[in-house]
Amino acid sequence: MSLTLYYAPHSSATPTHWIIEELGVPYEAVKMDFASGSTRKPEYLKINPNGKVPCLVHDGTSIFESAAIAMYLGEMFGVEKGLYPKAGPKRGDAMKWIVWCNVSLGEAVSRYMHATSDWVPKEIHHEPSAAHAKKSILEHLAILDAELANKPYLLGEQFSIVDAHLASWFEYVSYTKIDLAPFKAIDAWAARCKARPVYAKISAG
Ligand SMILES: N[C@@H](CCC(=O)N[C@@H](CS)C(=O)NCC(=O)O)C(=O)O
Repeated sequence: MSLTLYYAPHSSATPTHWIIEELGVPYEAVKMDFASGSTRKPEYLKINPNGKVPCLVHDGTSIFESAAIAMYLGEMFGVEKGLYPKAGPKRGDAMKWIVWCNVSLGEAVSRYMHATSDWVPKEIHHEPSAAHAKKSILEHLAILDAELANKPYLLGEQFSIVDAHLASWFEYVSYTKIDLAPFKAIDAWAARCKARPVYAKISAG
């Protein structure tokens, strides 16, 4: 079997990096460097035409989008390790949170960052859009906080790769500098997830 992960530290590839390390499957890690344009080189665009990370290549098939990769890795390797539910309703529960994270919470965070961040040219910044996005972020965080209020992990008593995916994304939410103090259940859950040895390993890059 050949499994290759194209990643960059502290990027959208971090959830994937966290998940693949939790799974403990042998893989090759290829570190990409945005500054040198390595994601835009023709040889990489053949693997991922989006020119972004993460990208996973499994036995010659390339898979992009972190949510798709999380579900794929879970299905392929996570069930036997007790880190992803087998096919059935609990699997649906897992998929719902992974997709929600990217397309609902993540969409609001991206909108907010585009309207405010130093990474984005100032002429694109837009205060009303930022306020609108912030409201949406807070609404989504309230949903996640309520979900985590009475259980240690998203799927129940056990840590799963769903937690790795969302806890990693939650770091991105913290870049907004929005006050996250009201979300006590999220805070306690994120601390539990980040106490895992894999988190320290991937944070080192
Ligand atoms: N929706 C994609 C987002 C991927 C993405 O935007 N990756 C960024 C890093 S956070 C990237 O590779 N940027 C490099 C570039 O645009 O050159 C996912 O979740 O995988």
